[in-house]
Amino acid sequence: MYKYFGFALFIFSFYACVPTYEKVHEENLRQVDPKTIALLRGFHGEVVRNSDDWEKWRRPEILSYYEQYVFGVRPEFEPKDFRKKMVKYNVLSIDTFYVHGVPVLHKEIKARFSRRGRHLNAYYALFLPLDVKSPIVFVGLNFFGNSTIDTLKSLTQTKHYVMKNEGVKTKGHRVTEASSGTKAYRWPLDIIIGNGCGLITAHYADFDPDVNTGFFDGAHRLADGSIHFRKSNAWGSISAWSWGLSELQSYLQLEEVTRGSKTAVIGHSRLGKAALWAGALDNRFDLVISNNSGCAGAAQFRTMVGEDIEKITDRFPYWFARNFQAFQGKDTLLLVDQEMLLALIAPRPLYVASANLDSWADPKGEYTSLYKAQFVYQLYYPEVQFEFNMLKKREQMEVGPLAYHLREGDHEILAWDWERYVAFAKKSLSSPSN
Ligand code: GTR
Repeated sequence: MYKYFGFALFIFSFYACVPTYEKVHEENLRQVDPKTIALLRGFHGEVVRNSDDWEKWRRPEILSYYEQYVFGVRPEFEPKDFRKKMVKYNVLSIDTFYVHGVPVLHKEIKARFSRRGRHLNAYYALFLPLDVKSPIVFVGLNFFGNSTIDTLKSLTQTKHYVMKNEGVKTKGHRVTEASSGTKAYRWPLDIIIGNGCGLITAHYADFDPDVNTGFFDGAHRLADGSIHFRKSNAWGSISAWSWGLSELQSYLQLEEVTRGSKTAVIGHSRLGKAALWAGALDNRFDLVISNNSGCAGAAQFRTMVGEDIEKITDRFPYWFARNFQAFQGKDTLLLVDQEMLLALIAPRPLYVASANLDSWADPKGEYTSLYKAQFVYQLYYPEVQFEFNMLKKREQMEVGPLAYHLREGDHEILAWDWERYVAFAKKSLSSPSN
């Protein structure tokens, strides 16, 4: 009976409430002419003159717009002093091994979150170079679970739903023993550890399974319960994954070796969108890296090249706040575009990367957003100036805290990308005390 009620509520919240643009956009925002939107002009025409204006009113106005109309509001779980009770960490395994002669400490930690009788388990795989104090740590979620990122036997094999994938040797929607290490090429420890950096990663499904079965699992269940009324600005999966990234960051602050570490939040594709949103919401991330993040990531909405709002919300409505669906076919009515998402990260370093054959993610749109975001970075670093000049394949550009590259090839994250991320992280995050 209970079950059927939940099911009915789910159907109701998904289908009966698919919102229209007129209904969801606040009236005062509907009066804004979307053609006039600009990064440095408020929704009501006020001009941003300096970083104070940006921080006091323009940044909050953009952030709140993204919460209301795009990704949904990510809840504050508990006041800080409740935190200890909410999450308990348990070290499952510790190994030490060598990568190209560098000693590495590897731990896998089970984080158990408890709230009002509900629980969520997440498995964190941590790799640290043993000879570096407070190393820079890359923080990222993985697509197929920890057992796929390396062949170490101790890594946990996820029980969650995953995408079917021949290369990963999945059986139906589950990974198998044979999946071990099949995605290691996406997490090149030789490059990361070899450069004195660390890595912490977890399976994204630990925080929210990537399936459209309602918001009865993952972080949504933990925060909201299984039966709840979903507001049209309630958080979708990208917000839940961004919460997971923040949780990985919180864990690093408890570990003695990484307490003083600088961190780089990184994500590929849908997880690149989550990394950008995590970087916007959580300024504990010192560097943000978006790899082939595409629509609702670094790519422009307005140009509607490659994936657009209709295409993405048709297949993945649950990634976003329900309000976002009201912009299907109305990409140009949205009062934000993705240079604004990128600018929320300023003045921290930001790296956007594309691949030349990845037309679905619109490389030029990704570059354009970075190009336009520079105008906010200039409020902090007047010397940051670059002309619009789309890069050629295999080219990279760095201008102060901003970086971009166009890898040759398809939608992927490869060693070629990582070599550049690691070098940029070392350059942009190394302080004299490091
Ligand atoms: C695609 C989706 C993209 C991107 C990609 C991925 O199917 O349309 O927005 O996120 O998946 O995550 O690999």
